[in-house]
Amino acid sequence: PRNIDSFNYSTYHTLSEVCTCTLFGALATERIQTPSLFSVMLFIRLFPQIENRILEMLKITGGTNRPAIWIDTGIHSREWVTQASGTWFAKKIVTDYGTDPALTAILNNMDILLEIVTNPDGFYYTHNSHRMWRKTRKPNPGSSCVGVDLNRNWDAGFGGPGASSNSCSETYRGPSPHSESEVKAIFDFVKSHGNIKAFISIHSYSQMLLYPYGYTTTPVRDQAELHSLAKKAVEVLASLYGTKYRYGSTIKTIYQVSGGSVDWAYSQGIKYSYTFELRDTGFYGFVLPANQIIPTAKETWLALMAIMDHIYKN
Ligand code: ING
Ligand code: ZN
Repeated sequence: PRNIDSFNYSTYHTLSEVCTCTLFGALATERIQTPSLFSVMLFIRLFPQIENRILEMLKITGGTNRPAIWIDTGIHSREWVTQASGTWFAKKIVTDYGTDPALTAILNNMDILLEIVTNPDGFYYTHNSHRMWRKTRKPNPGSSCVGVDLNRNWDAGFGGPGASSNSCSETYRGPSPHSESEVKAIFDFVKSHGNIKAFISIHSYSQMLLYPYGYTTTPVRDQAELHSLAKKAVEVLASLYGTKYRYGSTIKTIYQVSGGSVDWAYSQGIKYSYTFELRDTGFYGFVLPANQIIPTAKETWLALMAIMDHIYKN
């Protein structure tokens, strides 16, 4: 199995290389054998995909029955800096626990759940056929067009403006809410977990930090708190390299989106529901040069830490 220290975080990797089973497998075994160390990594195999690729979630836990922070990357397969950053976050968490007091305090109170390759079939396709593929790869019955936009398939304004009913569209919402196995797996997991405090979905590109709603201009009940926490998070993000983020509700800051995951998460009572749009603002777009992976991951981590720190103290 690959070692997390020898893994090259400053280049883009294929699905089998990112696979947390190979990347963190040895570490998981090690940790389980020495339970005095904090972390047990579990690979929850959700259920098989159409092309039989599994969904994996990395659970970083300091105990049982903890509240948890959900982080997903790569729900849109072409947004490669997100999966790459997710891998870097996992390594950062493992190396900083016990040395960084802020992260140690967070993990002593909460678990971190990380789904790095949230759209594995799409990710495989971006490496092997079509770099700019966004959706899943499941054939749509009665159509020659393939795939569903996994960030339009959630039960939050589903069917309204901000998504498409056309299976050939890049923002095709699918036949019904949670119709896609990648979405249903997260839906079931979040529902059964019952104690998720934050739901953070990471995309690229645009340099934005967004909170609900995407499907309506009606402000969320927690708008003031979500807004001021977003401000704090983008300030700390900018402190590293000066990267400027805009922030606000999805519909007012980027565009109208129906069926988005964070709107659904918020409707489930998960107050701290945020979407990140990582670098850049369009010069390279989805094809961000690999030498920006680590800087992007590092600055984003500061923002994530600010959010997690706020949550465990509130
Ligand atoms: N952007 C998101 C998209 O799904 C978004 C924008 C933000 C959607 C917040 C929902 C909630 O279109 C990208 N780059 O995919
Ligand atoms: Zn996206």
